[in-house]
Amino acid sequence: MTPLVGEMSPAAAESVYFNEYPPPKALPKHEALARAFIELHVEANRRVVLVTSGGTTVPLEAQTVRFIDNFSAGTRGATSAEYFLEQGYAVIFLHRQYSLLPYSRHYSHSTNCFLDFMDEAPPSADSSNPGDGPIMVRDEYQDQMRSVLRKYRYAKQNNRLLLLPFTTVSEYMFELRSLAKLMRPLNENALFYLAAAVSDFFIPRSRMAEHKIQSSELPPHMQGSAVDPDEIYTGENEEQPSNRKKLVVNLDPVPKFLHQLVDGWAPEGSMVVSFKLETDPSLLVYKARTALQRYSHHLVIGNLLSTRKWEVVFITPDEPHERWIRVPKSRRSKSISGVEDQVGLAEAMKGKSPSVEQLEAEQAAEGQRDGIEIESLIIPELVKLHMKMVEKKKKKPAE
Ligand code: 9Z3
Repeated sequence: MTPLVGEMSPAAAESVYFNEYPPPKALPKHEALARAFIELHVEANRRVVLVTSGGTTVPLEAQTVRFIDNFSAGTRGATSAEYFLEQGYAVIFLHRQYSLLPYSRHYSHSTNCFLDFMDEAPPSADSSNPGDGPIMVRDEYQDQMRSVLRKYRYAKQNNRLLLLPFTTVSEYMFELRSLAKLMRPLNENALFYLAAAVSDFFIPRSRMAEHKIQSSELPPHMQGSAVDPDEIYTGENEEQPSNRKKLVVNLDPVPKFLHQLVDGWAPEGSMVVSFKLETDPSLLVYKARTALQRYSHHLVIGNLLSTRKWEVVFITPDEPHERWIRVPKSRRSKSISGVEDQVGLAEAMKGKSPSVEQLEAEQAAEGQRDGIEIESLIIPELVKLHMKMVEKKKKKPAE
């Protein structure tokens, strides 16, 4: 019997997975762009971070009409990319197509629609169109927009930001593998920041329907390899069998490629940071620690769905092993989906109270009311850890 992908060695699982799917059509173009981008920054001895961002889709049909998706809008990735750029990194931004992008995120989507920032100025007498004035940014947004625009233009003009889109989980995997290998000449100057919400499950190409899955019976002469509905086990108690068709989706686990990334694809000496997302506060630290032990990389950033905008935990192999980073209370911006009462819960469940560092940060923030983004705290801390690794490597180049 052929072993399941989950039971194979990482290398075997890799070849089975990548042989199932054709590479994304855009891959050769993305590789060419990435190669040139990386070369440029290798020459400048600049640190380069690969930020992954947004959710992945899991198609149910090869000619895809329906797919499974997840909640991620790419806020973490897009925001983090801006702070990495501010810290002097060049950024490869591997993102879910149409998710939030660095800089434009301030003016996209329905909450921050760019049209709300604009106005028509009164027509001037010497205009070529006497009835129409120019379009302007409203007075109250001038400063903020100027600052975003300057940073955006700086990144663009200096070739600091490369945007590469993906949609499905398999496209994401192909892109990640190629980019990691292309980044090899960067050695310890390479950083991986895996913030994308990657599906844990998928339908292998061999079991995937080619055409749109039908919701009603086709006449017999039009049926392909239709399955007898009596043979479908739904796992539910059906006291009153209904005649309505159910769709039962059978998903396989996506192989855990973090192992391959750390041990094979990524450059020697590079730093790999993964995220762990949970909803149950009692599981977060345990699961993040287990991931770090399993893949032997450098940092797992744990976050809860309900508090992810205000707190994260850094789980590291070295002291202090577990470190919470929180936006001080007075500086938390509101979030529709967030639950502020749950901030601190995951840490308290382990019998811990907030650290001295945290209490000091709360005190320092007292009286300040402007909201801050947690990524403005995460990235500088992470950069310190990366710098330490880079310095260590420079002292012991042979290792
Ligand atoms: C994260 O945990 C990210 O922080 C979020 C960001 C997806 C929560 P938003 O896009 O959300 O700002 O709305 N990303 C990683 C999630 C993930 O799939 N991790 C895997 C896991 O938890 C490990 S690679 O098993």
